[in-house]
Amino acid sequence: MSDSPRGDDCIFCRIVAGDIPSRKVYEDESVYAFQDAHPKAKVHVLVVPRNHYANVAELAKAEPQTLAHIVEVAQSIADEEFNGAYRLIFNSGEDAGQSVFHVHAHVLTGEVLPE
Ligand code: IU
Repeated sequence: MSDSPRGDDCIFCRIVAGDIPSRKVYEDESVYAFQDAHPKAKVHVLVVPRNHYANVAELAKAEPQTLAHIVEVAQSIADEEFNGAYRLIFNSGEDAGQSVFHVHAHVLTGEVLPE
């Protein structure tokens, strides 16, 4: 795991722990998925690993199976909410737009997305 703030200092650790309310979409032993508070598409879900890693590269190194599982969960959400099409985004680094340093996949679906 990384040196980025975790536990009580990480908002997504607190959401995963249930200390901060969220609109849960799905959970299992390795991931937690919830509706983004500021949706950028008709369906905008964040899928996060339960364990804390700062970014997708750290997750890929430590838990490649969880990264693969996040893709499966994204597909399931898109199958359920739309026609199976979705956009999967990991912002990595502040200059790429990452604002929460607990890795999260943005799953955008539910409608035809602009290019
Ligand atoms: P980013 O890739 O780190 O910029 O994405 C952070 C996302 O987390 C962003 O879309 C926020 O709307 C979202 N979010 C949230 O859903 N709930 C929160 O309490 C916080 C951020 I802080």
